[in-house]
Order: sequence, then structure tokens, then C-alpha cells
Amino acid sequence: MSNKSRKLFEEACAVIPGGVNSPVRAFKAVGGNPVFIEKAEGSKIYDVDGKEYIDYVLSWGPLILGHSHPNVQAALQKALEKGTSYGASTALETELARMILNACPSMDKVRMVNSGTEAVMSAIRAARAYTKRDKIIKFEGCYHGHADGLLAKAGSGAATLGIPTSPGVPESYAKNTLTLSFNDLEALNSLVEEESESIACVITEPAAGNMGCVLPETGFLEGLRALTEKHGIVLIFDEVMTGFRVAYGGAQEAYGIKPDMTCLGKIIGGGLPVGAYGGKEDIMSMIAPEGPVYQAGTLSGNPLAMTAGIETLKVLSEEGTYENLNNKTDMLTEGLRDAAKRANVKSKLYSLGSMFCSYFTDKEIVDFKSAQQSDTETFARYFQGMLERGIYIAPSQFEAGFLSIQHTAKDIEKTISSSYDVLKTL
Ligand code: HOZ
Repeated sequence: MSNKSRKLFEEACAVIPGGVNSPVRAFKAVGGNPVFIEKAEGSKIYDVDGKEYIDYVLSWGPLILGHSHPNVQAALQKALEKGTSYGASTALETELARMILNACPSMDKVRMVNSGTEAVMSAIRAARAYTKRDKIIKFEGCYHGHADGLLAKAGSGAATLGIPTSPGVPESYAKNTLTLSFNDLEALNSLVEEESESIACVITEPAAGNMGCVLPETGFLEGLRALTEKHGIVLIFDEVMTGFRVAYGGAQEAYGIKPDMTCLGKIIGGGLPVGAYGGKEDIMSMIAPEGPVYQAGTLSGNPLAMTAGIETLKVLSEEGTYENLNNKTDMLTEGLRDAAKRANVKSKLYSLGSMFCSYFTDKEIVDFKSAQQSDTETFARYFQGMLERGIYIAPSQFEAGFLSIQHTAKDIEKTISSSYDVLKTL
């Protein structure tokens, strides 16, 4: 790491816990200190020393159009001239809401918030009020933001740092969160049969991107849908990561399953802070001021975030966008698989749309336990080798990588050849 980044990190550590404003940005699991970024454009980010990296983190998913996309930049500049926030209604909010509802027909109404965490927290409150039940079921290794009740066997940074269940969450609160293994329909069936009268909702990432990239096995989402429907349990899809990423209509479109509620974030804000939750009319009509379930936010529906989101979705809705993006991802993932084979390194790579993750193991990854069997020490060395060669991947085994429409064939070729070079040294 450069001296400039080291110095900036030392300064940050003096005033910010761990020197970062979100734990996933720390390099704790891979060693060394975080690289400090100066600017970004297209598929690249540049550190404070001017070193260029091909970026597969993309701000943890939002930047599907790549950095500084001209349409988003131009629209934001125009919006900025009109002010930054009014705390009063704008037509932009309705426009983005309409675009979201058109993309995800499972939702009749949607409410904007400021982050994925807020979206999930609010959706669960609505589900509890709607069912008049308290307990929720989540799956190990899925991450639904950092609200108290959801930091139970959580993925993402919590898994990376080895604190999937955080101190500070009262036992009286945590006892309402029941956890199961992802893809274990049998266990879900037994738990639901036993506790059906007390379970408000089941929340899941339909394809999990916070323990790497773990895909639902055939029948899992279908079984989950049938079971929750049978018992009057609200099914919530956390599509903060997969929404507008794996298809325009998210994983619910890709797998053809209609949840009762959906949580969104990341892409719908085009790189600005945003979240949203929505669902069926009878649940969403319970939200204040239409109904009694309170949820609010000073900057919710902020005109800048709405503008960036609208422009992003406009580009995404153009013919051929997802086909191109998915073709590029196939080129990358096939190349990475082949590189691992040639270098004789055990690895498993999974992808859905333009999100992907490779694990250092020869066993299939189907849940959090199997993801944890991956060799994280080898991952750390791989990460450092890639970073050195100008390839920026998430500093954790338990995160997905992403492509943007601005990644080029040249970027992909460089990534594959760098990967082969690093794998040979492991
Ligand atoms: N949800 C993001 C990917 N796992 C993490 C973002 C963050 O925690 O900063």
C-alpha cells in the first residue's frame, strides 16, 4: 500500500472507529490497510497515488452503469442547480416509484427510505403489524442490514469479522429472530409447522450475495413461497443487492417467484444513498399516514437520489442491456474458472446475472456453513495479488463481485490473466 493511503488511514483511525465508515471497507480479513480512493470513472477507480484499478466492487453493487456515467452525471448536475433537498414532495418520487412498480409486479406500492437497512427494518415492522405476530425467520449468512433483530448469524462484514451475532442486541429482542440454513427447505418446513402461529415473516435474499454468491437450489424458493402462503406468513425478498442487478425485475423475475414484500436499495439510487420497501396493497396501506404503522425519514425521496435512480433505471431498461452485461459476466467467469484449472487451484465459482464469487474449495457452496469451509487464507493472498496488479475485488470472501456496463473486454482479459498469474503463486 502506498504511503499516502497509509498516512490517510492513520489519520482516519484517530477520528473514525477502525478508520472506516462501514466495516466491510477495512482490510482486516485480508491484511494491510485500505486503499484510499481519489476518483472513479467507467470501470476504474484511482487511488490517492494515481494507481488505476479495475473495479469489481462498484460501491458494493449500486454502480451497474459504472462510475460517473454521463447520463447520471448530467442529470445530477441539473438537479443540483435546483437545490439538494426540500423535505416536501416532488414528482421525481412518483416517477421512480412507478418505474420500480413496473419492474416488479409483485409490488402495488413502494415507500422510499435512505438505505437497505432502513428498508428491511421497515418491511419487517409492516409484516409484524399485518400478521399481528412477532417472530421472524432469516437464513444464516444472509445479511439484511444492521438493524438489531437482523444481526443474527449475519453475512457480509459481520461474517468477515467473525461477529455474525453482535453484542448490544438485547436477548429479549434477539429471541424473536429464528435462523435456519439457506436452501434447507426441510428444516424450514418443520420450524414453520411448529411455530406457524407466531411467525410474522420469512426474509431472505433470493440469491445470497452476502456470503459470497450462494444460489437457491431448484425448488427452494418455490417451497418457501408455498409454505409461507399456506401459513399466512409474509414472504420478504431482500433484493437490495439482486434488485435490478440479476434482471431488470430482480431475482423475483429471474426465478419467477412473487414475494409479498420486497426490499430494494443500491442500484435504485444510482450511487446515492437510497432504499425502498414495497409490496401488496393490503400490507402497504398499513404504513403511515395511510395506516397506523409509523415510518419516516428527513431525506427520504431526496431529489438527488431520485434523479440518479431514475437515470440509472432508464439506461437499464434499454433493449439488450442485461444481455450484454450477462455475456460479459460469462466471459469473465469462464475465464476465471479456466485460469484456476490451468493453475491447478481448487476453486468453485458461482454467478447470477452480473454478480459472482469464487471460493477456494472443491466442495459445492450451498449455505453459510459450506461457504465458511472455503480457504479464507488463500483468498487473502489472492486478494493482495490482484490488488497489486490493479484489480479491485472486495476484501472479503463473504462478498459478491459485480460487473458494470462499462467494463470492457480488455478489462476482462486483464482480470483473467492477472488471476492466472496470482493463482500460480498461491
Ligand atoms: N451490503 C453491502 C455488501 N455486503 C455492504 C455495504 C456495507 O456494509 O458497507
